[in-house]
Amino acid sequence: QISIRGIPLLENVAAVKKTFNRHLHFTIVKDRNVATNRDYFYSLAYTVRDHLVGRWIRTQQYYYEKDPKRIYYLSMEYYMGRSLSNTMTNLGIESEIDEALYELGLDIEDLEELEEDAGLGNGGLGRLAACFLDSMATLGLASYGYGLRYDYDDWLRYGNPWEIARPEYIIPVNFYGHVIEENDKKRWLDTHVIYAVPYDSPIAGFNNNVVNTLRLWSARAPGKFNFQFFNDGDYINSVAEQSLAENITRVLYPNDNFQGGKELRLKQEYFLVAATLQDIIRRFKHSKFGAKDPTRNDFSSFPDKAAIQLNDTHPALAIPELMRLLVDIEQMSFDEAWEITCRTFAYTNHTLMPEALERWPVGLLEHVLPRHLQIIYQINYYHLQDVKRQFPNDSDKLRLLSIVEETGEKRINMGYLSIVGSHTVNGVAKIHSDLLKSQLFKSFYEMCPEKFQNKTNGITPRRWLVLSNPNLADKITEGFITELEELQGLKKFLNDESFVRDIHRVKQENKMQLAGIIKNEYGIKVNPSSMFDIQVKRMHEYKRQLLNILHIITLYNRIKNNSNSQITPRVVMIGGKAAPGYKIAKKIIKLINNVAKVINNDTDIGDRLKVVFLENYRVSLAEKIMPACDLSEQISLAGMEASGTGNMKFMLNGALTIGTLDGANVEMAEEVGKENIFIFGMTVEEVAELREKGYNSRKYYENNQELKAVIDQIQNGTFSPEQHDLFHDIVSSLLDDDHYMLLADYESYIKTQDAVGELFKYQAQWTQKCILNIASSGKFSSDRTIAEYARDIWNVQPSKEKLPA
Ligand code: DL6
Repeated sequence: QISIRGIPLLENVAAVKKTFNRHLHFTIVKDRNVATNRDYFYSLAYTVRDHLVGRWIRTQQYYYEKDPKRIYYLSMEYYMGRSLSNTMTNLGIESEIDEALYELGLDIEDLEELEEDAGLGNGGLGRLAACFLDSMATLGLASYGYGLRYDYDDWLRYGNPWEIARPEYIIPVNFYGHVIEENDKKRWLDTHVIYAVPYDSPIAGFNNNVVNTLRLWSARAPGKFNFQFFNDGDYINSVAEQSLAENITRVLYPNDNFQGGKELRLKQEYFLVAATLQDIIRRFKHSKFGAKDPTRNDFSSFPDKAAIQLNDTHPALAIPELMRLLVDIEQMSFDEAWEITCRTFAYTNHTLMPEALERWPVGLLEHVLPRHLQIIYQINYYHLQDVKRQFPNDSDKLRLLSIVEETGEKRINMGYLSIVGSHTVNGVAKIHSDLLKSQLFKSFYEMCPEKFQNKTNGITPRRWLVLSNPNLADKITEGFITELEELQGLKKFLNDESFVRDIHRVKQENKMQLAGIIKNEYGIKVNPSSMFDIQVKRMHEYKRQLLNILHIITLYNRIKNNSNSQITPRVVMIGGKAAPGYKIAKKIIKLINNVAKVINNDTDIGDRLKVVFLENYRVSLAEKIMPACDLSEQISLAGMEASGTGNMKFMLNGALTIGTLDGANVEMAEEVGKENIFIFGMTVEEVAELREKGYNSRKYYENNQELKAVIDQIQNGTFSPEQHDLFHDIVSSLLDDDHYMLLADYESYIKTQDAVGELFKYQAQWTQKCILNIASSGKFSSDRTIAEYARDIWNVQPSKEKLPA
């Protein structure tokens, strides 16, 4: 079978070698006697970038000429990972590049490993934004990602070969100050100005020569430094002030599903929004539109030319900011401006977790953004007028629907502001969108049901199959790369023994590769014929990594209690970062490591059970993990995980899933059939019923001997011999305050795990189910998701047209 990469053309190979050597010489300024692998990586990256440049410029010219409706995706996070192999895949040049490097005596995989991940995200929300950029370009949408260029992390240490700084498009952003009224007009005065410098990165579509832009803003202090301080002889202070201003884009807040409420974070959010909207308006005014006037000043067509998607509420200040620009700067009436604003914005909600919902204190907003607070009050005033008209004499409704929360410290509810200022609100999986309507945003749904939609998340098959699992991709026909539903065709081969064997072999090879990484990185030797049972995601109590540990210890005890136990050998891997301030999550990591130490060094256990904590989990590591997994753990308490996207990556790569009826697991079960996925635990309704009844986790502890033994071991220091009380807080979280109901789901989880272990003994049957999962994963392509956003929210048409190369 010919690889989906195709056969390299000799003249192209020669051209690549020439360009590569030219970059080593002229750009890196080295020869092969002194060049390091990192120098080769950069020469290669610049060589690949050369292939992007013409396409990038032509795509932008094309948009300028055609003036299509632009799609703006605003997000505080873009979890991009590496760009080199992704760009080669999407441009279809990997086979030439592979061959050229081979002829130069270099190993492309070694070079790829030198690229730092662009890790400008925490978890699912940021990675979703990255998958969406890929799909928007692949569907030929005139789209732009806007975000912040956080520069604290090491990722920029050796320079970023993909980004282009555009200091000529620098934009001022104002903070603080006060508002005065003059001739009936509001003026925001005496502000602190910080400049936003754009850095552009190319986003290549797959095989269509489209190259879109991700524009990230970096903060620059105005002027070199404060001359007053300088003249006063206080040089240090003048430099310090500059560096403080630039702190705005220093760090990504490391929280997932949690908002800390810090002033710096508020400033970051506004910085993104203010710079982006000025840019969008500049583009709107200057795009070619057939008329003679050099600029377009009539904003009535703005919503037909720009759609702005808010990735959660983090960029929600864009709503009052657009209002400010239209009313204060463009001199429009409030009503006119409001109509344009509501027709422009759409809002995606990504969580129901109360601690993640942004509610900014009014006092803080007044201090940092006084004019915006006024505008928000005004928006709320008109909104509450609508509420009164729709629900006369219902003061409860006024309280429930107010953007301004009056109980306790006065706060602005950013979710409510986003709903009111948008024409569409969507959740990210069916069950989540339903819960938005019945719980979190119930009153808003009753007021304007037509606004609410569902858009089930997806992942890009380019990165998550073609690039990360080339051997599996090679076993499948090519059409799936842009039409993932074509994978359904694999069902025909379910009884084709040689195909089943091939798929099994690919998995085995991928597992061997991961085993090699585990040996190198963690010094743990694992047997690749064991079941690879994997849970990778952010550490969070609701995701229930602790339930996984309870299972691991249960297996351990079973082997210890019966040395002849015919248990299916497993390597259980858990990976994911915890936010630095999230104490209990860090304690859970400690527990995983300690349990691993005990089990991995117990000679009674041998290869029957190994436990590995995967450190520094990130996009580039995920690319190696997904293809090598047998069992994917998606075990959040029902109703807590909005969608999940790791679940989809595992499914596409031929893992079976053990999971609850939560997030997109529900739709995965629908697609593949209940008999081909291991569903366990309570449903959302059962969770609510149990809570209503009064949940007492101790009852489960008392009534289940295996569970009791496990918890007692954690309590008595079996896994912390040097400090017996180390895990008492974890035990207490289970017995005294089991908010995520681990103990209620334990028994069902263990029984289902037993069934998983049993099936794994029959490799052919197991692999058939894997094939059914791959074949049924087509729905979870982000191309499908984006096509739905385009049709139902943005009102634009995807295009299959190929631009000239
Ligand atoms: O929609 C992307 C992703 C979902 O797949 C996860 O289920 C969900 O937890 C995550 N949500 C957040 C919310 N953060 N805030 N705010 O990260 O979104």
